[in-house]
Amino acid sequence: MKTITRRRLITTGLAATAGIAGVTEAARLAKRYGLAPPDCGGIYGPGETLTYAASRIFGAHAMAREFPRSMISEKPFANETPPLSDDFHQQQAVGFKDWTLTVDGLVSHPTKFSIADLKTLGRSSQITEVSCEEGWSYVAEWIGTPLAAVLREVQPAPQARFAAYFSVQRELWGSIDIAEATHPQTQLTWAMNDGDLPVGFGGPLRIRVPRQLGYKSLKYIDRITVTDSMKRFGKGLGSVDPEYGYSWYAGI
Ligand SMILES: Nc1nc2c(c(=O)[nH]1)N[C@H]1C(S)=C(S)[C@@H](COP(=O)(O)O)O[C@H]1N2
Ligand SMILES: [Mo]
Repeated sequence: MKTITRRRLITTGLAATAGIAGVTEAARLAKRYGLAPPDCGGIYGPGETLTYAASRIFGAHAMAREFPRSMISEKPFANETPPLSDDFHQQQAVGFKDWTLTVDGLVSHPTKFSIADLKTLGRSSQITEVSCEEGWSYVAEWIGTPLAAVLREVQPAPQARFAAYFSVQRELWGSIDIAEATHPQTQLTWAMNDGDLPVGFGGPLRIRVPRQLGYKSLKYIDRITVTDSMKRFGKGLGSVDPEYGYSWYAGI
């Protein structure tokens, strides 16, 4: 009952304030309820805050669209990625058997997982679409371990708000809030369609965040850090994307 009351208070408050005093005041109210995205300080800040706050209030449990097997794209398009390092290619040569995912930060049990470890924690599969902000998209079956299952292992602290994730392409990193991180469709993906995840599509390990645009689905993941604030990461905007004019929250 309590949450319904609070939710009603926030939503009616947001709607009323947006009408009367404009988006800025509504964004201020959203912030007070802890519903401000990390990039809320920029020029699009108030708009970003409202979009994100509304998604969290109305759509926290919404599911990304899943497709029938017949809709899997015959020629999925792998985005061009910056070149991978010699170290990466050495790991590739031995079938990525030494690849590790470190999960640390505000957790009771920081852990380094091999891909074999992840496979023992759980398996989910989804036929969902990757939608690039540039306008192309494709549908594939993604198979992996739900991020929620990994978080259950490491036990985030109660004050955890974000899961930050890092690619071996060090200039690329991002984050999602804990609601997204524990959403059943958010996945650490190690297989695609009929086989292992190809390197072009992020193998050996990528994150799939199917409720958001493709740029949130980072490839070549080797670290996840649970945190209460994104201020200490990079320029403090939650990911690299806002530095290039793309919003941190990229809900579809
Ligand atoms: N490490 C890494 N991850 C990345 C990218 C990248 O260049 N490097 N591109 C992103 C973008 S913009 C999109 S649209 C998707 C595309 O996924 P795909 O290459 O599997 O089609 O990956 C995202 N993840
Ligand atoms: Mo993209």
